[in-house]
Amino acid sequence: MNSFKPHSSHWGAFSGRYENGTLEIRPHPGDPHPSPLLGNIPAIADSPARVRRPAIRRGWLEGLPCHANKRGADDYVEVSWSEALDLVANELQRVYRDFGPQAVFGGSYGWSSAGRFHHAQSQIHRFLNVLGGYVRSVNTYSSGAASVIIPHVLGPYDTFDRKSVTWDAIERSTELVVAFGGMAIKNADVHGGGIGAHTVRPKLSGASARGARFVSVSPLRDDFPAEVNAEWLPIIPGTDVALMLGLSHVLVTEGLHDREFLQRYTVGYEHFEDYILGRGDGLPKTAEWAAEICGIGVETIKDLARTMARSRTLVTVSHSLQRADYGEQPVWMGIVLAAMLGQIGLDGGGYSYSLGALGNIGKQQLAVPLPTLNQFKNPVTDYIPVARVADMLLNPGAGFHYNGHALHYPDIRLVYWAGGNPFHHHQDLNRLRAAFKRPETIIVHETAWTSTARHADIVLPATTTLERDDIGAADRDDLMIAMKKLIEPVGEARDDYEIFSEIARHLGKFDAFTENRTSKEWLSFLFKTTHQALVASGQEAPDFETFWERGELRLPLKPDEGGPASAFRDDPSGSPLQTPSGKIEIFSQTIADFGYDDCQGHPHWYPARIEIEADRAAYPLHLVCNQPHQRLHSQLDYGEFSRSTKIKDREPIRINPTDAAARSIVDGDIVRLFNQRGSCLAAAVLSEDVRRGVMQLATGAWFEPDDRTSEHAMCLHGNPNILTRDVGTSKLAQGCTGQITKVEVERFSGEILPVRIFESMTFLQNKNATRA
Ligand SMILES: Nc1nc2c(c(=O)[nH]1)N[C@H]1C(S)=C(S)[C@@H](COP(=O)(O)OP(=O)(O)OC[C@H]3O[C@@H](n4cnc5c(=O)[nH]c(N)nc54)[C@H](O)[C@@H]3O)O[C@H]1N2
Ligand SMILES: Nc1nc2c(c(=O)[nH]1)N[C@H]1C(S)=C(S)[C@@H](COP(=O)(O)OP(=O)(O)OC[C@H]3O[C@@H](n4cnc5c(=O)[nH]c(N)nc54)[C@H](O)[C@@H]3O)O[C@H]1N2
Ligand SMILES: [Mo]
Repeated sequence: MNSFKPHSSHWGAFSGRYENGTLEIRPHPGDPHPSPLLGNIPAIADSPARVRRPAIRRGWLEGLPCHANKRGADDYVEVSWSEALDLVANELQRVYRDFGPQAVFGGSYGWSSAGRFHHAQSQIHRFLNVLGGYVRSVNTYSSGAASVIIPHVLGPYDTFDRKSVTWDAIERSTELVVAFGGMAIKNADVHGGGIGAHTVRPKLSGASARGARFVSVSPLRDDFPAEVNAEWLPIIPGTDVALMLGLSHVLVTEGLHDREFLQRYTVGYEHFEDYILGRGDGLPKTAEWAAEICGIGVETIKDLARTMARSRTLVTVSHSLQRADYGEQPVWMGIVLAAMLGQIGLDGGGYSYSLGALGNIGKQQLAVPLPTLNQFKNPVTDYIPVARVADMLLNPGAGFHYNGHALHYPDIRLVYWAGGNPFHHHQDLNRLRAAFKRPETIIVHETAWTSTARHADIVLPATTTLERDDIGAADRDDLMIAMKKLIEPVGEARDDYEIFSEIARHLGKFDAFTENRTSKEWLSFLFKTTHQALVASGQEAPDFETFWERGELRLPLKPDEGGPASAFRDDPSGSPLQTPSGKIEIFSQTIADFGYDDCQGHPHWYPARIEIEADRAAYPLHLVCNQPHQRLHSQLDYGEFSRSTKIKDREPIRINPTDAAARSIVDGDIVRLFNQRGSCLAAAVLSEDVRRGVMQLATGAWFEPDDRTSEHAMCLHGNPNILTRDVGTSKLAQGCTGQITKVEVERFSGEILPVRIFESMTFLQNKNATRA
């Protein structure tokens, strides 16, 4: 009998055993709240959705002039590995020779899988750097706006902000948490690289049991776990800045703001106060003004401001708020609001960005470094903000603004993706389909026939973590896991490392890419980083073989010293912030000098662009496109748990009963959502947990067009990105704005075509695998 072997995933450590064709999964015994997402894993072993052999798109093989037009609607031919590797190597050679590395887009955004060595992003970037470099992308879909604004006004994104308030401090000291965007417990199920123990829930309960109050500002009632009895302020999506301004107006006019704090620790408050009081624009940002915009009552706003001023208050702002038009503003305004309360740097008070969005945020930091694969240096200077990918492919040479720079889009000939799913993550998928027709060649490594794989020219079957050994470890997680191979590779799948090694061999770069190490040798080599740090700090330091045999290792954590916020509070000149002024920038001269109209010198209220479009009446409902509770993004949408939540094979959409009644929609109906960009089907779930005028459709249902040749295809499955707008947050950050859009919904009366995207692909037979 096989024994259970340790393994790990972005949603938690577990052990697994494969026997008689079945994969059995057990959560790690040390995890108090294992994630239900573990239920998606067993399907990996035998799903028909897996890519089993290398496959080439017919039109690309035939090499006709307009071959790319059929991308997304073409047939595929399966080929042998040696044929596929030849084709890839020759094509890379051609493009690098004729156009140089600045014609290769290797941004390849995506979460890939847990595992420090086989991490697909690290592998592809290292590989492309060995070949001479590539056009990269900067920032993330997660925090595109926040990661640019925070460094201007508070200090480096990762060093100051997320590390300043811990769950321990909240449990100990916080009296009131005002959470803009809530803290949906489902989100804390995951963390990039893994989670040894899911602790957010007990921490929230602990704080609540001590008497902490939670206010959830969100269009959805369930953006907090029920047990903490959060007070729900059902805000109109996209209007948090107005609410925050209303709160600050109450603070100023009632003298509740902390003048001493503002004086000592911030710059530019006076400009902002002028704006609040309407001295320049004649428009005071009163509670009444705010209430009108955000849909929260005047008295509620006034009471909340007063309670915030007299309590130990923590202001949190979720990622979701900044994944929207002018997404920089709520992040910045949240900081300003917290500064006005004067509690930044106090235990359990102040400001925290994105607390609760990932399982390890708010935990203590590790005291030792983690194994990391060297990606080498990229000599190419061209880059794009990550969510501008369709703009780049559609408009080579066009200019754009980003964070004070005037840049131009490169002319991309070849796109190489491994470990991400742009047909999941990008906005306006019909536009992305058009963009994906532009390059000469698209190469994708995938574990499954996702919609991205179905838009590629060359699809190479990649293993999942289950099919290989790796080291599992993550930021702020004290459990390092010996991730042991649980099953043999499915079909002819190969590890990304092996695929890149073989292509490198064809191109004479094998030694440079592999440094002549096997995968197993890499694991023990990479482990040394952590091992040496353990030795140096006098901790127990098993060698790699001992770690591998034991299956896991507990890593030491740093003590909770209050973080940089409290150091700054204690000594603002000795521990200044890394901003131009060394203080919190309520007014940023740097940003003001950029001269942008959509992100100015201090936080502003700008009505969202989706609201002032001409079609407001035609598309009256807000659609919240948030993270799914039943999977990580699009990963393992074919898994049992994710599929158990579908209704008639469609993604569920939550609709307020009043909005549903007005449209004669009842529970379980298949509905069609539409706007000027596209449409999709979904299954109606009537729920009082969504605010009136708002619907909620999670991301991640694999995009399946009803007509692969149409430019206006409808998604049969329920992918909201067919509806979202592909526009940057502002000239400052150019972040993704996929979280909210405007739509109309109706009962679908047409023929309901089946969802077939998880079924086996069929391939053309007897096609010659040499390129014409
Ligand atoms: N409308 C809207 N859109 C959004 C969001 C939103 O809120 N609203 N959220 C955005 C956010 S925050 C994010 S982070 C993105 C997420 O977008 P992605 O990170 O692109 O989504 P994933 O589904 O995690 O894609 C990972 C892909 O990698 C593949 N993969 C996994 N392991 C391996 C491996 O070892 N090798 C290879 N070659 N492939 C592997 C998986 O099969 C999967 O297809 O989506 C964004 N999109
Ligand atoms: N289970 C699971 N967990 C995940 C992920 C996943 O795919 N699955 N993805 C992970 C990733 S990559 C990231 S970046 C984080 C994302 O973390 P977030 O972006 O914070 O997560 P979301 O679930 O997209 O959004 C949280 C909530 O914000 C609320 N919201 C939306 N718009 C508004 C608004 O305008 N105002 C207010 N006040 N509230 C609004 C919605 O009700 C939504 O449920 O989640 C991570 N956690
Ligand atoms: Mo994300």
